[in-house]
Amino acid sequence: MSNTKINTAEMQALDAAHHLHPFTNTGALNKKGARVITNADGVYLWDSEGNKILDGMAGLWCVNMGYGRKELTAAATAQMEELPYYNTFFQTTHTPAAKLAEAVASVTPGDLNHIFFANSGSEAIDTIIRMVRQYWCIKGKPYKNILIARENAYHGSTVGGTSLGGMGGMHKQGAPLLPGIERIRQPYWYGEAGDMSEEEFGIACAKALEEKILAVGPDNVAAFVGEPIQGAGGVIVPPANYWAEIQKICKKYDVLVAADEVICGFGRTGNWFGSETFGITPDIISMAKGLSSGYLPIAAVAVGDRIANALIEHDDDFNHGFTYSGHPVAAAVAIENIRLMKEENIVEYVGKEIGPYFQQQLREVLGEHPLVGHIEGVGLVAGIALVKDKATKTFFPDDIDIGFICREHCFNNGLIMRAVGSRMVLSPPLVITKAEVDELVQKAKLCFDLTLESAAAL
Ligand code: PXG
Repeated sequence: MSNTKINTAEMQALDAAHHLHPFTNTGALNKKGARVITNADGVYLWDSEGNKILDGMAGLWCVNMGYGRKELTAAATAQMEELPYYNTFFQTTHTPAAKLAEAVASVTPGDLNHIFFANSGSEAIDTIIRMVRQYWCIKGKPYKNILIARENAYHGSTVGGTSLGGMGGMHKQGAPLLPGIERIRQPYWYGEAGDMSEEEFGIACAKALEEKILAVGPDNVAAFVGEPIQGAGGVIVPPANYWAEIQKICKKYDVLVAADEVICGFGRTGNWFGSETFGITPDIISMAKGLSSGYLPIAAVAVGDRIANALIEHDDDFNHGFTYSGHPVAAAVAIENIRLMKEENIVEYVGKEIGPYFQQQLREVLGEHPLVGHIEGVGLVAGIALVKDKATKTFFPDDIDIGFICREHCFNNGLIMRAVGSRMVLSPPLVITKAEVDELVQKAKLCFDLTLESAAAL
């Protein structure tokens, strides 16, 4: 399938004239011209030049059930015709919001049975910030309002998400940041552990949380917030013992645990939520992306009994929400998406079949490549560290943007792989088949070879 009806130059000119792109040097892009994506099916995209591209990123970590799912389109159309919009403020609800809350609660772990809706991961994170602070106010401890997060974490791009996240490039812009946020080191074993074993490093990184809690004072710390696996930070998989240790420390000092599951949620790691993969039960979790497979913007915060009961029993409004909280059309798509995921046993497929196959193929085909320093990943998400010298673990100097070079080769050879600095990351649709995984890995190998050639020529 291809679509060459669109005039690429005309679309690029329109785009350059009026469109400011997110996380982009728009001036540089305008000179080059944006790639125009026209249509998609399954795990493939087509651009306006007719190129077929394997989408190794599921859009932006979100199109979990793949492109072209007629069931999702039908759910949206039917809901548009019946009730395109109504709000959930002012003591009102509607069927999609009520049913989606139930459907989400049916897949969340532990006692995370109450659901607050938002429209993006960033809004879900802002909701967590406001909700945990309100929780401690209700409990008579308004001073217990500091949030602890991590370096190189990504929690979105609103002021709240930017402040909570640990991205230096974002902090430099639009300052000042939100007060009341502290940060600890990330559990990046391959890059930052020195001689420590994974286990020792897992303990050391969790200990950093304990030290921070004690430095701030346990009575001032509202919550620890972390992605089960850091996604936009380059797919950093923590040591296996890390999260259990974090939860133990939070329990000891009565600090809430918030898991940002915007990427890990909805099957990515082979369980419904990444928290399950790491054996923890958070007090509150954010989700977005895979909730609707990206077909419409919708996000949610799942709230455990402890916080939910406090909010419910507190005889006052929680003064927070969005015009489109629980938007009926987005909710209808998310309900259908969850139904499809269950019907097709997609979480089990990722956990037991395609995830292990993907991880094994990556290691088998790419593991020995001279550029590949380390491969980490779980289920259908992976991060590959590109290095100058494998044996001595020497990274490329800053003036060689190896990730960018590799990403360009991928684009030009029909594969979308994202670069985070010198790490290449993959997060394909969960419906990917073994044959498509083979194709992905072979394309990646070719592109790594081309990247090696480009690097040698520099
Ligand atoms: N939390 C996490 C863990 C995320 O990955 C957000 C919050 C914010 O979600 P919204 O829907 O507000 O974008 C995210 C989003 C990238 C990239 O380049 C990753 C995200 C968004 C945009 C780009 O890897 N993750």
